[in-house]
Amino acid sequence: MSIKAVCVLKGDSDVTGTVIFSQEGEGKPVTVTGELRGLAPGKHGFHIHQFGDNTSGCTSAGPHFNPDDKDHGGPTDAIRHAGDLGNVEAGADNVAKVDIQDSQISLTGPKSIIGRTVVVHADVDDLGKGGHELSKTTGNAGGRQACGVIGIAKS
Ligand SMILES: [Cu+2]
Ligand SMILES: [Zn+2]
Repeated sequence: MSIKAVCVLKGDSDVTGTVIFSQEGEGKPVTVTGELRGLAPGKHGFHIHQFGDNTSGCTSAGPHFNPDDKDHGGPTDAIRHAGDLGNVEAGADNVAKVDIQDSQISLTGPKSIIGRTVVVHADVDDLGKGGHELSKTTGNAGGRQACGVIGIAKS
């Protein structure tokens, strides 16, 4: 059975967006598609964060979703947070198209991201390899420009 989820992103910046998640069933990869607007041209860290809490803005979403207690990494690395979806890249029109397939997140079961938060950052995620003190926790991706809680969508 196919499952669908949706996230509408907003924040203190001009960045907005909508992201759709779909999965054919538990154990299958999750497809992430959508569009983010208002980003500075270039790469921006794009993650699932632990909590679906927006009480004090995107900060309340907490750290990266990390059910296996690993270090931060890139989407193709064996060592990564489940929530590490890497970077999205905005063009000169300030728009980033999202088109990701990922097997570490799920829309069902213990690795479900439903009720957690998508965050897009001000800076590039160094994928754990930047040598910065924050590389192994956040990829040193900078401020949280926009975020939204992932909810169940009409399928
Ligand atoms: Cu993040
Ligand atoms: Zn991470």
